[in-house]
Amino acid sequence: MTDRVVVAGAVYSGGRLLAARRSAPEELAGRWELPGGKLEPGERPEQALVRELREELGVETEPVARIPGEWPLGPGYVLQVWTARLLSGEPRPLEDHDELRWLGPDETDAVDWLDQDRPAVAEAARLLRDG
Ligand code: 523
Repeated sequence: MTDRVVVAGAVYSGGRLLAARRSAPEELAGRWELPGGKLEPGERPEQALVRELREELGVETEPVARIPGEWPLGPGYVLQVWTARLLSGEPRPLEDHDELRWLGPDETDAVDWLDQDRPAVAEAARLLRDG
């Protein structure tokens, strides 16, 4: 069986990266992630990302580029990450998160990221730094 995809967005605006603190489940609550979620049947990853960011944060975004790599999650799931430009709206923690922060490229170590998000965060910070 191929693994199912969880897609996450390295959402950026004004040279900063968006970090979201999970409020659930208990074992992940308080850790920070690149927001996103599971693909629904028939969805392409970019569509799922746009939908998840709309539902969770109330914003419109445009996926820009896949961050190379794929990171194992629990059994049967892998994490894929896209950079995503913020098109409209100010992100609000509508679902699944209890705090949001915008981080400059040299501030990304300021929050306790989920382990599996760290490689993509490092690459997103590098892309922001290099413009
Ligand atoms: N991750 C993860 N990093 C990351 C995301 C968006 C998700 O490690 N950046 C993990 C956390 C969960 C699983 O992927 O174990 C599913 O993410 P979740 O709960 O955000 O996906 P949803 O919102 O689609 O989940 P359901 O509410 O269960 O549909």
